[in-house]
Amino acid sequence: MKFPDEFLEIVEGIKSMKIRGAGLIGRKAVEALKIVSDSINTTDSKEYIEEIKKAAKILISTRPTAVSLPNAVRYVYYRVKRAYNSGLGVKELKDTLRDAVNDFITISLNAIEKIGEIGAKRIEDEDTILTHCNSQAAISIIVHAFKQGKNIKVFATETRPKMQGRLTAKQLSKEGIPTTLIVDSAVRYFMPKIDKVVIGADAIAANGAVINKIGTSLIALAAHEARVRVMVGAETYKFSPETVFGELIKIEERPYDEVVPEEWLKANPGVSVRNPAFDVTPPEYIDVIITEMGIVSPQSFFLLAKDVFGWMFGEKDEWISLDTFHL
Ligand code: RUB
Repeated sequence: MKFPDEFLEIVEGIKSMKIRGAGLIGRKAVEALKIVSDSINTTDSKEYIEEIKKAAKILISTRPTAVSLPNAVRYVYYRVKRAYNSGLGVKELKDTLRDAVNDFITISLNAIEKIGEIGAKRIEDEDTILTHCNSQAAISIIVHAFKQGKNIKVFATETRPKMQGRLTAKQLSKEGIPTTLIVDSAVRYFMPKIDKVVIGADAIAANGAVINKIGTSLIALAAHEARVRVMVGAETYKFSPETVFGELIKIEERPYDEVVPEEWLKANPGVSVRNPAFDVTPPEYIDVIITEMGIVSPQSFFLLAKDVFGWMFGEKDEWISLDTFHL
């Protein structure tokens, strides 16, 4: 089957980062599954499920690091697969998929709101906050604190090479929050002025390590040195179940031309460019993770996620059940 253009546009949008940010790519991916589902023209359940599986694989392969993407897709796929296993027809499978997609989007948006409410309690009046990249969870915490009447200021790193920090600065200043944009390498220079670092996450490993935008680990190191607390806003679906089995989270390397123009590289043929998009911050450099279910230490995130995911307690043919994503 040829996939609909609208589906391919989302796939391309995620690859090219027109659609970006871990939570958003999860939500867009499940929307894309709904588009495919609606376009499948068959009465054969097996054929239907195979097409959904193909679309799921394509979506999962778009970007490798943010685990919210495969987790969102698996959440939907497993619900449909379970319905298929119980012998339902294509119409019912389509209804099941639509419900699962809507449920995931609701869970995700509610989680970001709840993280904001919970995290804001840890922000004090007159705090100066440093944030990195553009995270909806981190922004939710900052905006909630500001709306509670706390007089806060924010330093936002520009986040080279893709400059997501400009999006953050724009969003925060629109809310009326005094925001200063700084180059990434100025973080240690400004750290003595910072009370709290507030960031998001693309994935959280079983040992509590946080995978986020490249540069996060340097910021956490500078914060540790200056005794500044580091808070991570992360929905429980940022947990990477594979890390329980010792697998490493793949760090995406993006094209060199995001760093230097092609002509520059041609003029300097001896130079090579590396462009990793994310890095790993060990749990020792993180104080708390704010989830939609409450605040946990990075080391305890696994216990929370284990319950939410119900991993290993899933049905026999599923090594993990993502069906237990309850808030
Ligand atoms: C975005 C990034 C964000 C996390 C969390 O990277 O690293 O901090 O995805 O975001 P990119 P959110 O721009 O490469 O996608 O809290 O919105 O899920």
